[in-house]
Amino acid sequence: ESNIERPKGYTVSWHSNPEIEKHHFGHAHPMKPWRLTLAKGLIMAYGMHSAMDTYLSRPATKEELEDFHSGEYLDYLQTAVVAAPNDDQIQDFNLGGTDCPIFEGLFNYCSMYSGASIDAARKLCTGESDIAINWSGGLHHAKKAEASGFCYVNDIVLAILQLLRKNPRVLYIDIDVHHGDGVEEAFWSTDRVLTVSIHKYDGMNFFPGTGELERTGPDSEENPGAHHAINVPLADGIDDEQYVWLFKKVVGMCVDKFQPTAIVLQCGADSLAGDRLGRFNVQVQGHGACVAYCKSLNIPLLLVGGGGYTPRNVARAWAHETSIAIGCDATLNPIIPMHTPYRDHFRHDTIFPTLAQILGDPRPNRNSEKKVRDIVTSITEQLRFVNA
Ligand code: V1S
Ligand code: CA
Ligand code: ZN
Repeated sequence: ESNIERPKGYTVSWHSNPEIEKHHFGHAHPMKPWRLTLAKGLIMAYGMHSAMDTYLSRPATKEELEDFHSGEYLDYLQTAVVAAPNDDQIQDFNLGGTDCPIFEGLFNYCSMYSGASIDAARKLCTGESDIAINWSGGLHHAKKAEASGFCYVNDIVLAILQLLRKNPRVLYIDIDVHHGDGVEEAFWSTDRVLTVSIHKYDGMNFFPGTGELERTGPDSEENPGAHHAINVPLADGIDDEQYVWLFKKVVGMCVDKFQPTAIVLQCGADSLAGDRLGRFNVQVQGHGACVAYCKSLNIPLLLVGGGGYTPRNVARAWAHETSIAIGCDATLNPIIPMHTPYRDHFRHDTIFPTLAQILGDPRPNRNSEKKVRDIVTSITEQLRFVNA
């Protein structure tokens, strides 16, 4: 109903384009760009848009995409058609399979979500924004010349490259349930980006199969990237208490040692309880507490989306996290406003659907207190080699 006031003393920008939401990966595919429509509906029903600078994002240019990706790969992405022949390139680039299908408007989709992340990063560089948000981005698996895990273009890498133009050190944090392998690999050999991913790890039994605690960077001490990759591998069912404790502990130590001048937080919502692909038991409150902690550091912050396969839970989390960014705190009406478009999607077992109550049966927590403490000990040791 009522619009929310702009935060005092800082600026939040929201970068989006409804064109992105209209793309379809295919009926059986878990990635639904339409979840962004649901999130936007919630954000606007709460009146949060009036508290932010809102930008209609534009497609990234081929030149901008070439900052990370190879020209041959981008050419192929651009010309790939739905009924592509079984040529060699489609194999090389990992396109056209079940995970990364070729669908109508694929290149437009990729350039649009990337344009939004690049614009958001530039607003942080100029100081026009203190927190910049692109919920359509966060596609952390894409490689220089290879699609992977529903990701074709790595908008996060492109955004960090923009930030590195003005920032000596960027901290990347990834709370998606999957390992942020594409971002880690892109900055493997530099000490200007510290990457931190928290994820489920079970060897090859969970995608993408990497992200063990011992994976800390290049083996050679001569390589500046040594020790600059941090991995937090977890088992099924971690709850808010453990997750938030671990997040604050690890991120707090990273900020102390590395002194980042910008932070990118990938807010993949598949770490929430009840996710179709995820395995954790994190609630909207716990997921949001990670965003609140990053905000409290008062360092320019880029928030991007990522995974998230139970659409109404994704919408809840990202609407809640938008409210944290603009500082309209918990007084935000917990009952989803009557006039929310698609409000019926949020109606399950209550007559008053709320923002925080997500769907999904609790999963038993397979993470012992000792395991979590041992992870912190190991990362404390690793960070002795990291400095500003
Ligand atoms: N887990 C999982 C999963 N499910 C699917 C899938 C299911 C149905 C479809 F119609 C299409 C795909 N693929 C996977 C994973 C990829 C997960 C990607 C997560 C992305 C992110 O959230 O981190 C960021 C946006 N793929 C695999 O496990 C690979 C396979 C090994 C098994 C599944 N088949 C379909 C492909 C090969
Ligand atoms: Ca992760
Ligand atoms: Zn994921």
